[in-house]
Amino acid sequence: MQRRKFLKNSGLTTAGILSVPVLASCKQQQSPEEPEGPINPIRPVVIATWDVPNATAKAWETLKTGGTALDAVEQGTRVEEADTNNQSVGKGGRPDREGNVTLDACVMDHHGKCGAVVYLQNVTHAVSVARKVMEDTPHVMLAGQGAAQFALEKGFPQEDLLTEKSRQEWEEWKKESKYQPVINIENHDTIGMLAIDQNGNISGACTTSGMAYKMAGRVGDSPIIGSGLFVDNEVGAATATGQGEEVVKTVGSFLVVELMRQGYSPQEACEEAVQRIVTSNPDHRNFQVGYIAINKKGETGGYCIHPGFSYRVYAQDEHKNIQSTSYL
Ligand code: SD4
Repeated sequence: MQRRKFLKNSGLTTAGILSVPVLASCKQQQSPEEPEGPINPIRPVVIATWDVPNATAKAWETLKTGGTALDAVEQGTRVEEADTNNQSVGKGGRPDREGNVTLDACVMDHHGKCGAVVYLQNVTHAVSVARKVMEDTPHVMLAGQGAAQFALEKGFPQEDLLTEKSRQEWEEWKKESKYQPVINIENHDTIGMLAIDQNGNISGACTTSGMAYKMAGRVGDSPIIGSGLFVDNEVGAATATGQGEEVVKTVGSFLVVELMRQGYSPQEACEEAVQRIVTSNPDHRNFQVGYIAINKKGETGGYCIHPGFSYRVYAQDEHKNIQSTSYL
C-alpha cells in the first residue's frame, strides 16, 4: 500500500503518524477492556526468503521438538550454509573478485539481543558464529580476521569454502570482469529466516556470501541489524534479500517493522519498504530487493521489485512456497 493511500485510509496526517505512540497509549487508557495480546495468534510459524524447503523443514522440526525461535532460525539457515548447491550462502558461495569466499551473517532474538559477523572466511556456519558473538561476547559485530579468530577459538572447523564449481565460474567471470549483479540469481539466494515459537517469541537470522564478484572487503545489508534483519518482539520481524546497498540506504528491515508498529500488515509494510527504494532510485529496474515479514499475530507477507522472488512459509503444518507479488 502506498504511503499516501495509507494516510488517506487511516485518516492520519504525517503529524498523526509521528504521534502514533501517543495516540496508542491514549487508546489503551480509553479502552481498558481491549485484550493486550493478539487474538488467536498463529503459532509456530517459520518464514524464509526463497524456495528453501529443507531449511524451513529443519526450522519447523526444531520448533516442534521444543526448540526456541532462535534455535529454529539458526538450525534452518545452517542447512543452506552447508549446501554447496546454494552458491549465495556458506560453503560453495561465489567468491569476491579476488577469489575469496567471504560470509556475512547475523541473528537477533526476542530480547532484542543480536550478533553478527562480517567478512568471515574459511568457516561454513557464519550464522552460528554470529550467535556466539551475541551470547559469548560484549559486542554485536566481529569482522574479518577477528571474526575468524573468534570462530577458531570457539571450535568451528576451518575449511576452504571455494568449491570447484564456484572457482570455475569465477575463472570464467574474470575473462570480462564485469560486475553486474544478476536479478534472482538461480532463484536460490541469500537466506533470511524469521520464526515465532509456541511462546510467541520471535527471532531471526540472515546469512550470505554476498554479491558474487564484489570488491574485496565489501559488506552488504545481510549482517547489519536494521538493514538485512530486524526483530522487535512486541511487533514483528523482517528480513531482506537482493542488492544490499539499496536495503542499507533505507534501513529496510527496521523500516518494515516500524511500519507494522504503525498498523501496517506484514504485506503492506513490505510493499511500502520496496516503494521507498523504488521512489528514491530511478535505477530500480536493474536490481532486485525482496522483503519478508511476520507480525506478532503470526501473519506473514512478502514483496519485491522484480517478479521471480518467492518465500517459504511453514505454519499450521502447511509448508508452502509463495510467489511474491512485485512492484514491476
Ligand atoms: C548482499 N543482500 O550481500 C545480500 C545478497 C543477497 O540475494 O541477498 N542476494 O547484498
